[in-house]
Amino acid sequence: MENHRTMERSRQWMDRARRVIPGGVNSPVRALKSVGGTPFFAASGEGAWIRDEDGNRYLDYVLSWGPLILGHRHPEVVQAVRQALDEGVSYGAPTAREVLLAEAICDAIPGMDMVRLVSSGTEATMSAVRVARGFTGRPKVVKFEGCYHGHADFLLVRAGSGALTFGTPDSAGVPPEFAMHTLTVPYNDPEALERVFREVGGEIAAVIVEPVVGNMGVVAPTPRFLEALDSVPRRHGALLIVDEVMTGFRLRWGAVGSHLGLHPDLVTLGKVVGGGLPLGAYGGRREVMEQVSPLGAVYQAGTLSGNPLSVAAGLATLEVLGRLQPYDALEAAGARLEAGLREAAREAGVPVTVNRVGSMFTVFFSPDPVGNLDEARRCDTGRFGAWFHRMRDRGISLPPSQFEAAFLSIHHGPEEVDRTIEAAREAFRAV
Ligand code: KE4
Repeated sequence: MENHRTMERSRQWMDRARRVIPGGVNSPVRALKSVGGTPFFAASGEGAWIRDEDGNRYLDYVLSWGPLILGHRHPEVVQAVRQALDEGVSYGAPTAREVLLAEAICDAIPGMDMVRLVSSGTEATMSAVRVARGFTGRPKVVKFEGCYHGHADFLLVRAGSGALTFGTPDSAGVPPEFAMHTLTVPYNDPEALERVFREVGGEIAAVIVEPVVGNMGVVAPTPRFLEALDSVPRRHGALLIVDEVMTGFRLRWGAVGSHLGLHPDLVTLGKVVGGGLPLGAYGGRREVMEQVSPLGAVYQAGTLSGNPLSVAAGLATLEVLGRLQPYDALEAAGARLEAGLREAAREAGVPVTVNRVGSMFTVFFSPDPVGNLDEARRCDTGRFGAWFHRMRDRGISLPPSQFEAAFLSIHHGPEEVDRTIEAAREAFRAV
């Protein structure tokens, strides 16, 4: 496997970056804090590959944290953005393209009557919760430990001392009062969800959930948890918000929540629907979405919402996905990689659990199953970090944290997967 000549230019860029950007990065996870070392500075991408400022090439399993299901610079996406660019960059007026993307999203997702385009997943989830609070007139929201829904104040909250106590801010700068209406309970724990509704159900506006979690590492929902998600909030007059920012159009065409038997009142989207450009969306039942300004009383706005370049990238991405329907191929590539990684770890005598759903996976450095945040936290994060670097030395770029999802694109075929397994065989032996 190719080891890397140097990371000198990335180190130089990081020294300069640290002087003018907090931590040298524009999103914390990119700084490699949990695995140590220096991040490579990306220079270009092509298909499954990303190249850094020193000319090193890596098979990319970060893929911009999920958006690039079609790989880097898919020609139809590039062409669509170029064409939009030839017409204009931004208007602040409605455009036909936004209607086409809204129609495509509503057609693809059951129960999605109306959708509002925004510029990030955070905006989508923040707005969806506000709409749920406006629609129900209730203050509280329930989220799950290990799920991440962006950085809105009231979503940066971890469980209080007891599940029913007010949430505790998970970030400095969030006043306790901003967290007090957020209740956090364990994922995959139907009884905990039942309990919180038994106690304060009349005050809960919504439950927000990742239908397949990516943000504690990949964790799939249990059938009993899904059944509780679909019944308990509704029984108490609360809405179900399914956060598909990571899973939307990645695990299947449209949303995975409805495929898993959920009937969300609101769905949030991001990442893939923007094709790698800034775009998020939230939508759902007409009765709920009619609360949104200027139609209703729930205010939400955005200078660059529906930006023509982002919308062009999103439209092209959905058009290619709709035509290719690559989900069986992604499942096959994911299964091949999962089997190879398990075998490589077993051969090296390294205890791991590989959680995978479709083209999202995580190698947990734990011998035990991982079905919630407590179990994920038992992982040997130090050994994960060492493995991360051994893999990067061999030209494989993985998410730099044990608690993140890795992604495949349509360009991660048998050759790329086998190359990754070979690198893993060597890397597992070295940690
Ligand atoms: P953004 O605001 O980052 O576009 O989306 C927030 C968000 C909302 N919901 C889910 C399920 C998400 O996964 C995310 C963002 N995911 C992270 C990856 N763990 C983005 C990477 C980063 O923060 O740099």
